Amino acid sequence: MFMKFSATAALAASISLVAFPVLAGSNDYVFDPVSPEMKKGDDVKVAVRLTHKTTGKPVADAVIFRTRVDMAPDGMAEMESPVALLPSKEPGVYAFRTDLPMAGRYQVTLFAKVQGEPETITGKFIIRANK
Ligand SMILES: [Cu+2]
Repeated sequence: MFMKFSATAALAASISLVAFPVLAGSNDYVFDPVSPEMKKGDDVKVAVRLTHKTTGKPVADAVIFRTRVDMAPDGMAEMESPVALLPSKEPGVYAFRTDLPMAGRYQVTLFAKVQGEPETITGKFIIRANK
């Protein structure tokens, strides 16, 4: 009798774990670079599109509050570039200016707040700078 009870309790516990998708927020959104390749240089403009995966719609009301651009994909994580956000000209497209001083791959990490979404949305993608 006791054994049967504890098995049921364990089952109930595992069901309740599944019922709380803690990381749902970030998984519902995707950041994509508008152009994944560009010419290397200073003051390069990078544009990213934020899409709500479930609806496929652009997310126009996001606030990007933290950014990081570095060369981690090419083993230079310490090579971090400054980032200056630019005004958004198209709904769901966010732009910033940064330096891509050498040819290679750069990782862009973005942290955003989206209206109605309590969790911070994080996105990572890679862009390539060419000579
Ligand atoms: Cu580098």
